[in-house]
Amino acid sequence: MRLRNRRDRRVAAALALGIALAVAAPLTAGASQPGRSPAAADPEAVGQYEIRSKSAPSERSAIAATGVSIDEVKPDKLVVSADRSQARELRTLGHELKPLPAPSREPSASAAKVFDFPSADAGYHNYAEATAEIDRLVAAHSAIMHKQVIGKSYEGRDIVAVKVSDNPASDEDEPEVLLTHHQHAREHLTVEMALYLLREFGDDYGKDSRITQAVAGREIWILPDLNPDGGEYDIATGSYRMWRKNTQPNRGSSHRGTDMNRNWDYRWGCCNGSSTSPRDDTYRGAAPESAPEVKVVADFVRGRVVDGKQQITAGIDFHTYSELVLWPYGFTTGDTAPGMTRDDRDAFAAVGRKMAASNGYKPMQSSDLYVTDGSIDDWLWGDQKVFGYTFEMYPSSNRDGGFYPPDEVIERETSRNRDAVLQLIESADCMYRSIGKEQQYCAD
Ligand code: 0X9
Ligand code: CA
Ligand code: CA
Ligand code: CA
Ligand code: ZN
Repeated sequence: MRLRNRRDRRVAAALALGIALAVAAPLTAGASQPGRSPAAADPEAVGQYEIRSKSAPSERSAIAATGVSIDEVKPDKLVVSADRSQARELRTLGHELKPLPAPSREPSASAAKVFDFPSADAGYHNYAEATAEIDRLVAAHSAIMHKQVIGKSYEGRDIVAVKVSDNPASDEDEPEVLLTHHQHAREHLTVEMALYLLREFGDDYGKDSRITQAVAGREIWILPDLNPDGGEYDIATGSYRMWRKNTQPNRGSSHRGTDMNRNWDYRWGCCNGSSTSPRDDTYRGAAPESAPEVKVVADFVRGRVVDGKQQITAGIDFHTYSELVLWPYGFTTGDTAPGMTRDDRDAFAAVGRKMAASNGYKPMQSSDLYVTDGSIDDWLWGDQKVFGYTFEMYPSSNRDGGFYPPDEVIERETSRNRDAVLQLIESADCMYRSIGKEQQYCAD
């Protein structure tokens, strides 16, 4: 309590300075200091810190419970994103924090050119570029792709679902697969993952037998950008802001944004796996689905219930970074829990491990990292009985760019997941085949 109060005062005191900084923002962006932590300039800005110690899941959950995001878990170190007062709070808790260098890139070419990646990362697609690329691909492959605007973000940008299947305009009786991307603003590589998959399905349909079968026998929903506002905000100055949340204002607070991956309506806020404070990176929002983007996607998923049966059987929610394949639950450290039987868990683990064997990621239950509540994968399973995985993409470590790996790695690191995605699609008719229980669970 005392910490919070002290911090509140500090934050209030910093506010006047914050306004001055905001006015000077274009200048600051132009004169960015490569290698310097952004937290050094602006007390509200988030930077990464390394904590050198072996940690148990319970200690990591305690750190996560302070409202910082945990970005990296290694045998003898952690990396967290924190603003300056959060860093102080962690130090008060006895942790030794070493600031890590911020991503250093020359800002995008002209100061007038906003909402774009630094020129060195021009290979990434901003929202307008991604939209144009999606429209181009859907038009070029209209026999197997159908685009639908399923709703709007807080700031009014389109949230899009592309259906990839033969006869895409009709709802056929085929297992459906859900691929969601970019809940977290700074995780831009996940949008590239969606664009890669669309390109791959489009180019290889009718040429590659696996792709052809996947498209013919499944209905694949690709949602390339769940958080377009956050993504644009993260690149709006031409330098990276380390933004995670959406950009929705919070009542009674000057801090914007909800952590969308703490806002889903299953055991929301149950278990100390999210923050009640709007200033925190893991703020869970005022209520489940209070983030309009989460509501849009949850409504879309609920809309896939046909004749009382959820058509979507499996999915992947793409994040960065750490190179992990995660399965639920995140809200509890138990392998099994209400609604998660031993067989469910074993099927999750079997398919998860197989996907991880193909992309070289590490497979585990998500709470082995740290406890989270209100995450999409918990909701997909707990509420909809969808086998929902979380992939944490490249890199494995902050040394290779953390949330901002250079655009040179996009092709390699998206194609790296080709086989894993196809495996999930191929397993989607009966996830229990992976544990030899097809007869028991999937016989018609
Ligand atoms: O904390 C998250 O939301 C995800 N990690 S990230 O670094 N991309 O923010 C992990 C979510 C894993 N899923 C659950 N814990 N349920
Ligand atoms: Ca480059
Ligand atoms: Ca079809
Ligand atoms: Ca269908
Ligand atoms: Zn994420």
